[in-house]
Amino acid sequence: MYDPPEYVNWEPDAALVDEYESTLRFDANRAGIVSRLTEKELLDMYAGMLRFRLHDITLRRWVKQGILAKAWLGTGEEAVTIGNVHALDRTIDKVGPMIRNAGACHEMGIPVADMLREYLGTQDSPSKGKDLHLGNMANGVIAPVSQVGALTPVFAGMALALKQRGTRGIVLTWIGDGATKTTAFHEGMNFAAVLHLPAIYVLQNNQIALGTPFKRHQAGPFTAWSKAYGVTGFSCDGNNVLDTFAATKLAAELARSGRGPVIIFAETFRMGGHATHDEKEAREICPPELFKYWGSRDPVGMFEAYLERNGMPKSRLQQVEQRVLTEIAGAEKEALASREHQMPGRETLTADVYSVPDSGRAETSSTPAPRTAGNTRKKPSV
Ligand SMILES: Cc1ncc(C[n+]2csc(CCOP(=O)(O)OP(=O)(O)O)c2C)c(N)n1
Ligand SMILES: [Mg+2]
Repeated sequence: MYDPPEYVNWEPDAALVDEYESTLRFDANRAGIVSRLTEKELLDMYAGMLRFRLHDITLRRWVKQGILAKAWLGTGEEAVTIGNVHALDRTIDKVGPMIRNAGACHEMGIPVADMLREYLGTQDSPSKGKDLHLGNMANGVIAPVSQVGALTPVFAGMALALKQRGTRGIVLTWIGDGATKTTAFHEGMNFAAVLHLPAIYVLQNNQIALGTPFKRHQAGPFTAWSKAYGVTGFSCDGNNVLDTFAATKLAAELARSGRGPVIIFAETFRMGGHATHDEKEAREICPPELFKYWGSRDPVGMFEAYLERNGMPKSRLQQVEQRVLTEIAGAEKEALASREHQMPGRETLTADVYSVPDSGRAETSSTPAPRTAGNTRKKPSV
């Protein structure tokens, strides 16, 4: 059940737990932030990590069962998202998750049942079955579009609005290593930098973009971008949720006090394919040593090992695990019930979209609706 294979029978390596701890001692400010975390905050973060992993496991199982054609997973990259989100003020800040950041949705308050419904395209999903890209303004989650990098200028605009309104809120979005090669990223980043906008951009280097390894799409160091734009840059271990959390706390403080934007560089690894369809290909592209290196640093297992070593009773961790398992099982059941009874009818096709035929009705027959003078829909030019 626990794909990838490196996670099957995973056991912590004591030397790697030492490494995990020493990362947290490296910077005095970050060490201070971590030392002030309460047991409740640590367990909430642990629950978030499990929720994200179990959400992915559910999707992977659905693919195997033929319920879904494919799924985009964040397996192995959970610590980036969970550490970032838990460091925000979730009552006022806004986030823009990409495909590896689904965990941001549930940690901002979107029920996992709704996340699963979005995959199934049911009428009672947040987009009412219209889109796989998930967001909900009520939870401070802006849905992405497919074009990677596109949220960079959108989040610069949102940060500008927050600044002009004089609110304390900040915004955070994620940009993959591949997406840092887009025009949108550079335009948005520069705009945010020159206006000192209250934004955090998390550059998530999972070492690959589709089938192109990092070294084949960037010649220089990944951390060059903050220097290029004249903004503060923090690097963090993207598989260490506490390091990610502490770096984000510092970034949020800077951004909130008008000294943003901040770039956070998070190093991690995509423990599977781009989506579930090309996992075999990913194993051919990336050497086995790379999977072994990152596989031995499973962000969920490492956090658990760290907590236990630092005095968290195993029984508390097990309680949390049981609670989250029950929650996800319930969410799965609810979503599958919606699949039975809540699939959108054809009459909903043109509801909640920008452009509809003049009649205001959906074209429900295979015969196109007659064109009228006011019908502005044109043949596409390309
Ligand atoms: C502007 C744009 N170009 C190309 C694509 C096709 N595409 C989808 S995902 C992807 C790779 C993105 O890699 P990265 O930014 O590293 O994110 P990751 O998938 O590794 O999380 C590409 C090229 C796209 N969606 N948008
Ligand atoms: Mg990538």
